[in-house]
Amino acid sequence: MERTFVMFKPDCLERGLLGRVLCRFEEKGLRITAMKMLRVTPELAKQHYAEHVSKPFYPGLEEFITASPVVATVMEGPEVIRVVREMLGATSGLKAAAGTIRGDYSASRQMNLVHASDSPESAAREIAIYFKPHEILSWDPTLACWLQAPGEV
Ligand code: FUP
Repeated sequence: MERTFVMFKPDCLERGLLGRVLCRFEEKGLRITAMKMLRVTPELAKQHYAEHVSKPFYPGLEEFITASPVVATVMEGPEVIRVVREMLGATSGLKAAAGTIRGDYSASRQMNLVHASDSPESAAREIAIYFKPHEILSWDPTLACWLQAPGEV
């Protein structure tokens, strides 16, 4: 089982798409193990997007990500980091393939609805920014035996 950090961005909440987008992860059979609603502060934004802080697009990105609440989650599943990134599609909604979340609901590079970790290292870093260990609840859904065969995970 792998963990990833998935955050529903302000445009997702403002557009009333939270339930619809979250539903796609549930339907895929991913396990939600932590969830909280919060407002990203400028300080938190700089921590989250540390690799982008010096880039020209960062001021606009910070303004966007702090503009309305977000919902931060941890999801678990086999190969979940890759699986979620593929479900999101390319960074820009204009380039993301139809059938992906961004391809279906976004027409923007900045307002692309959902963030997800891109590697095990970034997953560990991002989960630690948003959650304390006791806020992550590993659990075994009753239906787990119908989502993967024994020995697959
Ligand atoms: P992703 O890994 O898909 O979230 O994309 P990146 O790490 O490349 O970018 C982080 C965020 O910066 C993305 F959500 C989109 C935003 N961004 C811009 O707003 N403008 C740019 O030119 C590049 C990225």
